[in-house]
Amino acid sequence: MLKGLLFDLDGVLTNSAKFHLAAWNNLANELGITLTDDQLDSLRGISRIDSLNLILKYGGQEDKYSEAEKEQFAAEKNAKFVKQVETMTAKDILPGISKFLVDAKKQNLKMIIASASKNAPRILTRLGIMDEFDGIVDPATLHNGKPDPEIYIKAQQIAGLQSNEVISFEDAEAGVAAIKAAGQFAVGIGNKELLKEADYIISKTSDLKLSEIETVFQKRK
Ligand code: B16
Ligand code: MG
Repeated sequence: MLKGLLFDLDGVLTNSAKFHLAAWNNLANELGITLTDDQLDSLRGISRIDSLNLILKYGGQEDKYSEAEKEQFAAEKNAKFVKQVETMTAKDILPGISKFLVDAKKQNLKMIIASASKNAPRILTRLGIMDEFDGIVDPATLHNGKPDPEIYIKAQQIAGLQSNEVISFEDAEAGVAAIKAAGQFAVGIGNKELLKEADYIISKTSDLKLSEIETVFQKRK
């Protein structure tokens, strides 16, 4: 029986990716690294320090900086990102999400945030939907980033539920892999080819219909 919903944030509830990617692109340029669109895209859903390490790898600079210097770069990127977050409002909630959350509340489903972003509480507050959720996984407590299942297992534990009682939502390939590795039902939102491991795929948030997803969830093996 369905008892809870676990949500990724960036790319599912709001499009903060554009701010992440702009800030990373900016930092990469400062380091003399030019990123292709595909390389930039591969940063979606990846944690802050893992993203920086990937960028340095793309630029052939993986051994160039000390851990302290890398921390400094990550902090600079985050400062730029946070500045953009401060401009966000309820208008930045992706289409269809507000109604979807209302439908879920009517069914008394537990709702938990499973985002890799340490800025998730700040973003949810700006969007005005912080109180809709029953809990947020603190990414600082995690040992492994997506595609490791740790974050979705933690989210399920916070909800006090079993893996067959939740539906989880993701926009990133690594995120869908994390959900499946946690043994949960995955809804992928975005590119059908990239998200093909998901149990239910839609191209955009405005196509989200809780009753339809539930029908497929009930029929799962
Ligand atoms: P921060 P999600 C992820 O959020 C973003 O997609 C990813 O681009 C970002 O690097 C990561 O959060 C960490 O964010 O630097 O704010 O801690 O998709 O897991 O909601
Ligand atoms: Mg995401």
